[in-house]
Amino acid sequence: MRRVITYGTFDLLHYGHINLLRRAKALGDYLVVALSTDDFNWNQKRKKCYFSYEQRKALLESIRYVDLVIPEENWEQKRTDIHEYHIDTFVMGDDWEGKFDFLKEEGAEVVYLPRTPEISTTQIKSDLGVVKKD
Ligand code: C2G
Repeated sequence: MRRVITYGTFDLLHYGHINLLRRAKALGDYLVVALSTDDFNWNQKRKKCYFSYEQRKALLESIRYVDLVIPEENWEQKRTDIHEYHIDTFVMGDDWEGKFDFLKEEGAEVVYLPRTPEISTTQIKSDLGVVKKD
């Protein structure tokens, strides 16, 4: 049983995320998604999510490629997650190319997959002309 893990915010879930999750699952038999918590997003990633952690978690859990969703609470947990969840392969989109190669020291294969071009949550918000509610 090859176990794969990936990390992210997955807010305003879109087909770029689904493409990533589908390819990540294809690298093994079991996919763990470490989902950034609201605190981590706001305090560390400076991302204001539209959907709460619980809402984003429910969306991810409904995806056929996803087997388990766990919280991502900080940047440092990846090393321990590899061991705690018996991970064989760590996967991220290639906007993170090279940033997590240190996880090879924990015995995990590290894979960066090409991002789906032209779609992003930021793009969606700008296309929709999202303005701050008064
Ligand atoms: N992604 C993609 N194509 C897109 C948009 C996103 O392949 N058009 C991928 C990203 O590369 C990432 C995953 O989908 O691997 C989740 O994207 P985000 O929610 O933006 O994740 P990010 O904020 O980069 O968080 O510790 C790692 C961080 O939590 C990653």
